[in-house]
Amino acid sequence: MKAEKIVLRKMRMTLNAPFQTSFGTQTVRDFILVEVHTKDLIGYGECVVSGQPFYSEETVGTAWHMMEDFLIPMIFEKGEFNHPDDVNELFAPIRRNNMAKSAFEAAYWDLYAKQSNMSLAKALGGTKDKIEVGISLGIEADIEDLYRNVEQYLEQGYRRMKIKIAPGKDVQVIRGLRERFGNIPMMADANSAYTLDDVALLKQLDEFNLMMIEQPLAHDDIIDHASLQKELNTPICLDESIHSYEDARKAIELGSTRIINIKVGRVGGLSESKRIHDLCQEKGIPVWCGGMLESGIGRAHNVAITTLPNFTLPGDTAGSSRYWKEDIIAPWVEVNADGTITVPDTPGIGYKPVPELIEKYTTAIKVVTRG
Ligand code: OSB
Ligand code: MG
Repeated sequence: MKAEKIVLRKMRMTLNAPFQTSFGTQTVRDFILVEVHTKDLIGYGECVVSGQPFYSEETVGTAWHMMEDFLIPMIFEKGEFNHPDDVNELFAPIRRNNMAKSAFEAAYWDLYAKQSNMSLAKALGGTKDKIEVGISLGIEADIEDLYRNVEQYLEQGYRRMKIKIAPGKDVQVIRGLRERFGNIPMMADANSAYTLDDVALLKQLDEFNLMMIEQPLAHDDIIDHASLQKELNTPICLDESIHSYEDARKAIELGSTRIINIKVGRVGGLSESKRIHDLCQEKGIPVWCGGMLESGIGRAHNVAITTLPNFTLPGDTAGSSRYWKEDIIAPWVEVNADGTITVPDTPGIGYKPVPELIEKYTTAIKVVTRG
């Protein structure tokens, strides 16, 4: 795989509805799309940064800088790649900036699968032809809006509801949902909104039989989470705190997490996701695929990685229509009535990027050619 041309696009797509978490409200999705062109193929990758450094320190601006000034020159200097793992190895001396790196690795995985005439899922070693999905529901000012959302998505077949919580919108919200909807598969995601001072409050959540509570404490913590897990029956699932295989290993060893949310961009790519998956499988820790409100392209990579066997819990990879009036792939990612997504078996990511729509949502473009 030898890149002749790399295209970077700043993208802006408007969400169907605002998405509120404990760290803010998103109405538009700013991200970067990467195309790696070889002589006869194009590989696609999505860089899941956002406009602001609230979920992660990376933004569209920082990732663009990393790509332009470091990652692309390194790719052209190296020239030929035999396997996407070579991309990881090449970028290893650069610290963090995982979302920026991951976008190129994703594009090379797409190329690798296409040139091998295999689906990305198969190329990654996936074993499922359908994946189970849940949905992540943002905080609503009016609780009736949350009830309506839960009702609607249960009806569409989603296999579990993830409810965003924050101080003042936690125990009573979850209680209300249990009273209204009974013992549906449900979990909560705090996005780091609490501290160990809130142990008593978080313990109150134990009575609601949640599948897990995601990232209750600080984004960079794995110590306090271990203390908290000792106090809770509800399993803790880390999201923000896990950036690598090493983070996962240490968090598991400390007892900070009983489940891991794998986000491809956050951990620096599909290869690292696989390594974390394998470690968790060996340690008896179930994993699921998190989401970053991706366009169809990042979503396609998420569908593919979820076919690995230890992705045993429903992920956040909802269908295209949950996010977009117009997705940039064809066909869209569709959720079947039983809350599954049928994994495409055509070569590469298995969904066709639609050039006119990609163009429509592009706000800036940079084309770099070899030599
Ligand atoms: O914490 O999982 C999170 C979206 C943006 C940033 C962080 C998170 C999320 C979600 C949405 O929960 C998942 C999705 O539907 O893509
Ligand atoms: Mg989360």
